[in-house]
Amino acid sequence: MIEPFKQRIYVTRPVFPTIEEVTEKLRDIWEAQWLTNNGPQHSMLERELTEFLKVPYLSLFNNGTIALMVACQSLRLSGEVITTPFTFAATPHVLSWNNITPIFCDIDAETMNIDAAQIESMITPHTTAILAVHVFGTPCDVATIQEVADRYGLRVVYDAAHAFGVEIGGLGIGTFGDISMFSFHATKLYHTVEGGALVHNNAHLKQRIDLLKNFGIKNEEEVVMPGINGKLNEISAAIGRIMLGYVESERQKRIRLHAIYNEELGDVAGLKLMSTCAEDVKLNYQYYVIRVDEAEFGRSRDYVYEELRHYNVYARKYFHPLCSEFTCYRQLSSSNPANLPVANAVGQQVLSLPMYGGLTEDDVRKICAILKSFGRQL
Ligand code: T4K
Repeated sequence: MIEPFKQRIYVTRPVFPTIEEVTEKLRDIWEAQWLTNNGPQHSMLERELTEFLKVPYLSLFNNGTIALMVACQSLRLSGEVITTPFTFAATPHVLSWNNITPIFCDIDAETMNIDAAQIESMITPHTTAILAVHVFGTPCDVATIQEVADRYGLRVVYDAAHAFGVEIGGLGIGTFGDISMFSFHATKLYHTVEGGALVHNNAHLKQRIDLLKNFGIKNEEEVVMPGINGKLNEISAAIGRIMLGYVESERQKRIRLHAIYNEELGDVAGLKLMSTCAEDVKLNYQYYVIRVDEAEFGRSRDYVYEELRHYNVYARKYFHPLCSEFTCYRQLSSSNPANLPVANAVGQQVLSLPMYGGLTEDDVRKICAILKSFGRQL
């Protein structure tokens, strides 16, 4: 009999800087008497992140969702946008907030990202863009997506909320497509408490995005477009500057924990682990996701999810339900389960296990032992 954990083990915990580091930065803010609206911390963080993410241009935001809404506005997207149902609610919602209809395309069974080979069949005369998500930090098939987009004159926007620091062949993941969005929410590998960014490849777009996130205000006399308030404040920006120093150590801890999960769960019949990527892909190891095949494992994903809670392990069903199952989207013809067989199957099986640097190796081994005890083989 395995003892439950004494305290709850959540799917993730934010990385906290030391109080001393934060206090020191707060002193700078107090001295400058500047709290928001493009202050010095904001400017410095924009520069530092541009370099860190290896991208040409970057604009900070107060969260990833507003950033993605502005991305759609900045490219003047309209009509229909092809996206994935296997993502966080924010992805299709930003389309709805822009009066755009999300068109759900099925996903690839290995990567769980949009199935690039099926995008073409979803294109209509109303399609203006592809909004793909690098789910759990695994890069999409960026080459095929770009090739289809170029052929049909479509824009490509990436929701890179999970993909901070991911690279393909030494190129920052944000260099692909027209615009990528990163989320700096507290639960991410890198955070600014709440925050986000858009990255893009040209100066003109940066100018337009920066206007859009500041009410469209060009100067005290001119408001040139209907913008919104997407600004990141100085305290978040300062914390973001500190957190850059934590990314690699946190990533290294997670690499170790990933390896232990793989070692413990690799041979368990009925558990499918995350797919491996091409050798030139640098991953961030933000999430650890399994799929539970009920027929083979002997228990359903929902059983595993519930039972783990009795041991104080709070795994999460990211991303179930699918966005195509939400009441606000299920009437769409692209939401028909017949159109999304892989996504519907994955949505029933997927489970995000606890993954954060504060877990010990023993914690992970114990989570795996509990999980394995539910299966057929023991
Ligand atoms: N696109 C994608 C693909 C996304 O995944 C997201 C966000 C977005 C767009 C939008 O970006 P933002 O606008 O958020 O920047 C969490 C995050 O809140 C959300 O940012 C994230 N995706 C999503 C995948 O996960 P919830 O509703 O699951 O969060 P919550 O509050 O249940 O937190 C998860 C666990 O983390 C808790 O069980 C305990 C732990 N936790 C959480 C917080 C906030 C802590 O220990 N301390 C904390 O302060 O959405």
